[in-house]
Amino acid sequence: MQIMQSDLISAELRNRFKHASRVLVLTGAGISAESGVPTFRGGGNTAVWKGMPFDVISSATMVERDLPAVWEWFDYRRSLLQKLQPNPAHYELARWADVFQEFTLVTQNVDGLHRAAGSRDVIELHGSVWRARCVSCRTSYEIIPGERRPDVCVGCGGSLRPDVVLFGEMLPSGAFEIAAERAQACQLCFVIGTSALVYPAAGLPEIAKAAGAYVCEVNPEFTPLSALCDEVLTGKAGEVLPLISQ
Ligand code: BV8
Ligand code: ZN
Repeated sequence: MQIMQSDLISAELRNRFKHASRVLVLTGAGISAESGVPTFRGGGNTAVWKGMPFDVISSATMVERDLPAVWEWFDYRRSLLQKLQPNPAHYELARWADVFQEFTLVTQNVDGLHRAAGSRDVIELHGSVWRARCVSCRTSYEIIPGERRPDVCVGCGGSLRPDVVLFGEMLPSGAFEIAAERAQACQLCFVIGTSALVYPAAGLPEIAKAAGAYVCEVNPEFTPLSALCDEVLTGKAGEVLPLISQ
């Protein structure tokens, strides 16, 4: 494993990290890569399931057209995930919640690894693969790892679908609004492991920047967001994040 030089972190960022009270973090699939979770656009190609690009199988249209196929895709992802653990990047962010007066962790990930690492009140913008929701009355159900998932709503008899936000669907009411408020008010914003292509999530660092926050990206590759950032830490989240608070 390549030892990351702590001089990767600027004195400016160290100073702001030491004195900030309001901090917002936005994460994407990259933060779970070191846990073994495949990213969507890792290595330049887009994830494909049975010949369908993921933003086709993960779309509102597909739920209407073929809900069993959508369940097959999410059942497969849960089967992968239940063998995987959070990595040092997830644990570091769980620790940050006790460092700052107002710490907001917003994730695009549906893998549940932030919660598994001990992060409380994570804003899961795109939902979670560990929940199902009734298509009629919207009642939500937990899916327990290793157990058969519920497939009918006991309340109204309606069929259940994955409780995730699919392409073409609005985000859960309130979730984005709270995240946008916190982005507007934060002094320091970290963008970790995201290609920043999916909206409205990718708009959060733009809101923070426009409101005067210091924006720092952590990613082994440059993204459309890099130019907007005050600092870009080129590396893997699991190796870089523990250096910031040192
Ligand atoms: C909506 C859940 C209202 C399901 C997901 C404005 C402009 C253009 C398009 C739109 C727009 N507004 C709306 C749209 C349409 C669409 C959209 O954004 N399309 C994109 C593709 C252009 N948005 C929507 O549909 C949203 N809904 O807007 O509703 C509306 C409705 C109708 C019409 C208009 C508006 C809903 C979007 C949510 C979809 N659901 N997930 C599932 O998981 O299957 S999105 C899903 O994909 C993820 O949640 C995430 O958001 C995205 C994947 O991105 P990343 O997480 O960033 O992952 P990626 O693989 O791309 O990148 C990984 C990065 O990590 C890389 O940069 C890599 O270098 C880095 N990395 C790798 N290893 C490491 C690392 N970094 C650090 N450490 C490492 N070790
Ligand atoms: Zn129901």
